[in-house]
Amino acid sequence: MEKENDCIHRGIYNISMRLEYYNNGGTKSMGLNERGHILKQAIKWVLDAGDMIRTKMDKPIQIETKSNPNDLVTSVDKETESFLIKRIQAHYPDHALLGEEGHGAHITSLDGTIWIIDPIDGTMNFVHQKRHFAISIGIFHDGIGEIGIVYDVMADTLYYASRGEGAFKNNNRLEPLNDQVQLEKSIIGLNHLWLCENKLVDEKVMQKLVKTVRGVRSSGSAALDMAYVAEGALDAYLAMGLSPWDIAGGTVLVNEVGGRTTNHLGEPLHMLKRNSLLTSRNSIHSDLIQQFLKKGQK
Ligand code: 2AM
Ligand code: CA
Repeated sequence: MEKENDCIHRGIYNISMRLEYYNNGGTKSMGLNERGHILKQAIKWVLDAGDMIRTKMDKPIQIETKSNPNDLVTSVDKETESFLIKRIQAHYPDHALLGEEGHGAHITSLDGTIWIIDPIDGTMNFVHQKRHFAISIGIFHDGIGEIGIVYDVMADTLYYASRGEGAFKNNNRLEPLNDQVQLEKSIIGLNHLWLCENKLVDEKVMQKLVKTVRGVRSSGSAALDMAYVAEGALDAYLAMGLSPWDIAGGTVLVNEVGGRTTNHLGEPLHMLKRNSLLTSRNSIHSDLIQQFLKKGQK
């Protein structure tokens, strides 16, 4: 049954009206009218997929491991990816698809329109905590992030953004990120691996970073942490070895509020490869790189 969330639908209506208004001038790589239509459609499918996940929460779930014993995948991850892929393929047969659970593994180019999908970002949270996981979708056209959607399924909180049109949390437009916050007053998201011996950065330098900032959080969902950076609840998020589906939706969200998203050395991300990630408000992005990540670089 179609989900009726008045707040969310009002927000989508508003953004699609703005997109229609600007359509006449549309010379961008993906037409604004087309983008508005895709956004509305994608949000509906994500909300429907969220309904489906919630109905499965208390039923038996098959759990397997992938690259290592802590890299989990469940029957619900796979079913949710299939749910989304079927609908996208039926409506947009010329769009490419790249999904965590196996779709699009052959893709080598970002030409044209590509949907980059994580059906459940934060699978360990899904399995162990039954909350704090997200459906994440980034839609790119010729390598440019056009649409980002991150949906916190159990909290029923929808973040979405359309390039040049702003980012929204349910029906509320997210404010541009304040550029005055300094590291000493920042809360940053990172996981414990940065503080253990690792391949990227000297852990002693990272320990100094942890002592420098006001607080550190580790949530277990890269997509949600990126959404929190976009809404200003985290000042930065730092991660190692993320795949395109972990970051595609969040990248568009953070861009839309004026934040910066790169790898941990400030280099551009590649949406078909694994990347380290630093996403933050502008005021601390280069300090994090110069004072810590490059200083401790291995
Ligand atoms: P996932 O739940 O979709 O696998 C956990 O800190 C974050 O890192 C999650 O967003 C998780 O996404 C992501 N991640 C990427 N690669 C991972 C891996 N090999 N094992 C566990 N989490 C991984
Ligand atoms: Ca996943």
